[in-house]
Amino acid sequence: MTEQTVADLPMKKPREGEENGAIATANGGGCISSVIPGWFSEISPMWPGEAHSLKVEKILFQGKSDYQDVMVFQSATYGKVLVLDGVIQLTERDECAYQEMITHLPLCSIPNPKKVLVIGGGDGGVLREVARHSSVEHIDICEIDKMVVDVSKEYFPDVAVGYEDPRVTLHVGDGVAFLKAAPEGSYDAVIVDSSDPIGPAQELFEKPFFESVAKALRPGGVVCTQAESIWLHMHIIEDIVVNCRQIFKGSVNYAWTTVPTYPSGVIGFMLCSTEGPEVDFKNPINPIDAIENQTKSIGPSLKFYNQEIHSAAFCLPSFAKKVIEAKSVN
Ligand code: JA2
Repeated sequence: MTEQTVADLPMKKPREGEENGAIATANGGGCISSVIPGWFSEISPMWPGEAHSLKVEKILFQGKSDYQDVMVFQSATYGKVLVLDGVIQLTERDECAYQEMITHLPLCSIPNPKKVLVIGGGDGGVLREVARHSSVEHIDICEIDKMVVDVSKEYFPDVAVGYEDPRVTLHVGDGVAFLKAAPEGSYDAVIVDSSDPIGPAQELFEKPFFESVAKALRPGGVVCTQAESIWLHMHIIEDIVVNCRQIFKGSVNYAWTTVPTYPSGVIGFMLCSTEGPEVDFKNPINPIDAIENQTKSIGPSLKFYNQEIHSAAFCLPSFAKKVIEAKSVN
């Protein structure tokens, strides 16, 4: 618990210079987060001039880890919310869309995934989704911030349930270093569930990181990375596409989905495969069987993902298509 946090702010009277009772605090990520009494507003230079707000019922946790500010609050309409450095990472109501898509887009695109690596994703939701695949034998997760893991286990048990699967090994540490040390060609799939590039996840958007991912994958192995919003971050997406085109000699694709509590209400994924057996991401060949999914997996069944939405996720608006496909031809 730290001084700088906002736990008591909704109850405070506005101080001099605080317009309309809005209170702003600078945080560790260099961003500004403000709480209008009773509301959380997500303000960041990554989405200048706009801020999505959620009504706060109660702040449940605030802490400062070695890497970032960590906060959990009960919202009026989206359940509990996890916030890192003032940025919403997940809400109980819409986390299924993000976790299911970032996991099943890659894993349903290859036959019999056995060894999977998750970078980031300390909340455990991606683990919960990977665990639905009965072909999977081993799941490594490398999360830099132990506080994210602990807070998720305490406040988001339906997400952190992923840690209960016996196939999971948690490594608390730097994902970049973990991948560099990983044996070559050892994973069928790598899922990069990172926060935004301002903060501890910055390196996960850079070229050397993608090079280590490619090395750690088997021929025809796949990677799926959190790749921001087509409405806000076309320049970031463009850079990722350029790097991935050079590094991944199989296929390089962008997919996206709706997540109402992420900035602009959508988020995208970069999906690439290494040279080897061909991967056609748009036409999934490894469907999650509905009955197997109900009986064998932990927790309730899929809420968002299905085969139709898998293929649809790769359809892009013309403005994005122009940029992403132009980059595809080198
Ligand atoms: N949320 C996370 C995470 C890794 C660890 C804990 C929570 C996300 N990755 C996705 C964040 C998307 C951010 C959109 N502004």
